[in-house]
Amino acid sequence: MTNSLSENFLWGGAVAAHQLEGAWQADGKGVSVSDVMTVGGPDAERKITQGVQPDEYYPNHEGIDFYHHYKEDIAMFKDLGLNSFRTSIAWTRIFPTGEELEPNEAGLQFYDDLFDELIANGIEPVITLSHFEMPYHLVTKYGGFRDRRVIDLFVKYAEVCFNRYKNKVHYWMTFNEINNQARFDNDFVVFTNSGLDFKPGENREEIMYQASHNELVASARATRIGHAINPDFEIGCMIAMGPIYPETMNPDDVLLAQKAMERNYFYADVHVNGEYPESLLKYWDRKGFNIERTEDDLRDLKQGTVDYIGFSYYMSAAVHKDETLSFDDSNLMNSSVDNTYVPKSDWGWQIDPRGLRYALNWFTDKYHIPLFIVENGLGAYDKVEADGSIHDDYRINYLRDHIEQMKLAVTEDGVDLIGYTPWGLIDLVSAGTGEMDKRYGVIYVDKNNAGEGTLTRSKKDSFDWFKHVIETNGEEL
Ligand code: BGP
Repeated sequence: MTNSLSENFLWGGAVAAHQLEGAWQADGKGVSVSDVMTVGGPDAERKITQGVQPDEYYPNHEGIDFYHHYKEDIAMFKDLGLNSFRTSIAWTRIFPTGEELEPNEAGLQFYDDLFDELIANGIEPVITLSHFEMPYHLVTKYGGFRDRRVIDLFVKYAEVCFNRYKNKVHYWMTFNEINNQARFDNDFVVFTNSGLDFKPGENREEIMYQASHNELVASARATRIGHAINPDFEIGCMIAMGPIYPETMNPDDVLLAQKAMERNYFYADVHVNGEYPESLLKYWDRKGFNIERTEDDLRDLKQGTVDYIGFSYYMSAAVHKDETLSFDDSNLMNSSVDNTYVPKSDWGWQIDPRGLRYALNWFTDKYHIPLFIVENGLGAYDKVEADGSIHDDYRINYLRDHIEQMKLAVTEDGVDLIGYTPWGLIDLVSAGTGEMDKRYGVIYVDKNNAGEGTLTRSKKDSFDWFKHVIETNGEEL
């Protein structure tokens, strides 16, 4: 057992194409689902519009214009000392509608240039193929992943990327937070995850499971093909992890928490073991769900298992069993109660660093494969002082407390951890709200919720702090 992180530990930052690139129509890019989402606000969720409406504000259209600023940004990442950087490829830059016969060369070239710039600066790209987006055309024509024809369209897109970047990218992930859609009551998460736009009266839960299955098959086929293209590729899944605790020691609470974990994390079982857990199949039977699974699908799931689990960790949750909530309740995923032992962020996200150690141990005990923390961070309001400085000690505290727990999981518990890429290291558009003011960055970007600002980048206090953490490979926090 080592007493410190490995020498080649990946210290990075994580972002997603649609939240920072902007340039939504540049060089042949098509409209993606993220391009039709308006800004929300503290009291309102983001709205999904039917196509792009001239009088609406779509924050993703400009993002922080990373498309045109990436060289300057990568220079700051180098100064910070990053040796890795997680971003995604926008599917719509490569296949604008998702159905073209040939990929869009200008889109492919953009990522060639971006990856070259990262590599030239000693930064390894870590790439997600679909981070909360797909061509909007696939939503209007097929209803997103509810239609299995979308499987082949994704696999073709993945294959093009694997071939093109096979000598530049080593770490891949297929779908970002694929399990988020388990909360199918939330229009926004199912739309961003799998392009689902429900019609009144539909059985949302059953459709969500079908879309999830189709996406899992798409992921497995892509993974199998990726390994054939370059056997050195390490291809992972990406799971949104928030451990679900029982509110009390009442066995009913304990069992409810276990059931909620099962229903939220079966996606990892399929990715890692190549098959559905028995408990989920039995749940589908009890509910009378008929989820189409062909022989080929089941074979592909078996053959396309992942090399590591990438996951995001922001918070934990807790559940409480009462007479209104059965173990089979469709709404289990939305039944979280307050955990009074931990504080909350301004957006109500429970801040629980020890939950990260718990999550690392839970994944390790269950799956025994390497892990990669590909998102973690605190969304907060920042105040720019008269001299331009930003004193974000709350962010430093959050990151320090989580890194401490991460280190304990590695050094004391023996977790095999590839790296740590905190979310939104440079401020970007919030996925959940569409706002700029929910900031995660150690790099500040001058832009507000209404889209005003110079887009100038500057360092927050957390920049120098994180730089020192990386320099000492996490020894000095
Ligand atoms: C994860 C997503 C990211 C991201 C982050 C923070 O769920 O993978 O895309 O944005 O959460 O969420 P938010 O932006 O809503 O604060």
